[in-house]
Amino acid sequence: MRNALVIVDVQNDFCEGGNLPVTGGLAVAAQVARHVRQSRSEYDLVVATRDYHENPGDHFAPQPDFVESWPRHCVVGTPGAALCTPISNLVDEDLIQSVVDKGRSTAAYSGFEALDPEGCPLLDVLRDARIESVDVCGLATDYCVRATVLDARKNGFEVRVLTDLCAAVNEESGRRALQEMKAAGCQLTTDSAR
Ligand code: VGL
Repeated sequence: MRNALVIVDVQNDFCEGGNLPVTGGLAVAAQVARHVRQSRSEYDLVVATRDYHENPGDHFAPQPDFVESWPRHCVVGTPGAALCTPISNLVDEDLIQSVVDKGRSTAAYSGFEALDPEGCPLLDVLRDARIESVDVCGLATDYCVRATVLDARKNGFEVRVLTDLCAAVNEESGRRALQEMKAAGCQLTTDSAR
């Protein structure tokens, strides 16, 4: 079975020091990069998604509720929108073959809303590579990882969630999201247990 790794939104703004930091984000960036280097022979394709906002309406709010509205983050052209250095190094070394962007003018939690530089949606990128199963990791467990994983299941992919290569905005909603992914037929596993 052809297998892809989808790395969700491992960007500076979602890490410690960024505009919408997720606790453990920097550690996830380093561990995901190590995983890609160690497991490169297992993947036929490695894709990274980016949250990439210009004017996403009420996704940004001056007084965000951190559920449906957020501080400004991942604004196109700012350092916060860039992939974390350990991840951008993988792009430079061609260990990540595709970067897909979402959310220019709307909220977009799922990587399946993202397009590659040629305007090709993630689903087509995966289908063109004849991918049947995906491993998913990144930020944040309870938002963009959750949405990406559930859409991957809806589109018929087998899904493994690498839970130790994810971090949540909120611990409790992170736990709930993992249960939801499991109920949707995903395998929850750790990088070390695979
Ligand atoms: C995300 C909150 C707002 C994410 C994106 O990448 O999980 N979370 N926008």
